[in-house]
Amino acid sequence: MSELLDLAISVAREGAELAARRRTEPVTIAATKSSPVDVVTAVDREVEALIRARIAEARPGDGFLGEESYADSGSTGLTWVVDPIDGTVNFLYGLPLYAVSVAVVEGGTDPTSWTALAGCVVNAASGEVYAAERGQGATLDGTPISVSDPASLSTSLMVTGFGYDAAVRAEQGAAAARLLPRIRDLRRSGTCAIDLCWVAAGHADGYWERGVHSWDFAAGAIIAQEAGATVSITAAPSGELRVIASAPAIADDLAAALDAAGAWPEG
Ligand code: LIP
Repeated sequence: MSELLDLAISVAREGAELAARRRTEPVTIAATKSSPVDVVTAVDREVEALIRARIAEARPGDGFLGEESYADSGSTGLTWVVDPIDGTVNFLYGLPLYAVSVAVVEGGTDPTSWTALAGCVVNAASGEVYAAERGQGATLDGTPISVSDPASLSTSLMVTGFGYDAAVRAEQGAAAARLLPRIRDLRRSGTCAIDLCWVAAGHADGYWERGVHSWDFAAGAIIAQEAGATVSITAAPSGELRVIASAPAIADDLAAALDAAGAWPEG
């Protein structure tokens, strides 16, 4: 295991242990962001501060891009992309699906052009550790994982997510409704990082979402890719990020079905 993957796993696990410990205490909303339902808790901030400090201590020249603190470009060409709690609303409500997501990338912080080198997603509620390193495959708790091989899109289980803006959610819901008759079924976990890991482990056949942030998917995307998924990360003319990850067997049909369902209003 490389130093980068080892550090990603170590800090993600420590952050997840802190989040799980704090979940046994009262959790309060520290602030709202893009809308009244886009919340951040004091624990989000505490976990990110811990991870940021550990990475700075181990690799002082690397850059940092986190959901809850300032961006730092660093001097080494490597950037750590961190979501301290992905699935914050689940964490707030005590639903056991919230993850610490830690990735390290090179080549800047544009997810449509960076190269992900390593990533780790820890489901803080269950302790499951998903990890991957570029070219080395993906694992769940140290055991290799790989994507599913569904017979068709119509027998595929899909996962997706919805944004914090009501108008965008209306569009997303309408697109999901149009896709629903064309797939086996749909799940919505509330965390992009775990959605992508579920695709990597074959627990879902595909995932799509628009409007996610790079820290939501940075680690999950390399884990899915190293597990054999076809992964697409694109940006709309507005800059809105779109992510699709699926078993290769359905990738083309899924892309066409998403287009037909109006999943990407800006085209
Ligand atoms: C979440 C994403 C999820 C999306 C949620 C939310 P957060 O990130 O991981 O895919 O559907 O609306 O954006 O806000 O919990 O870090």
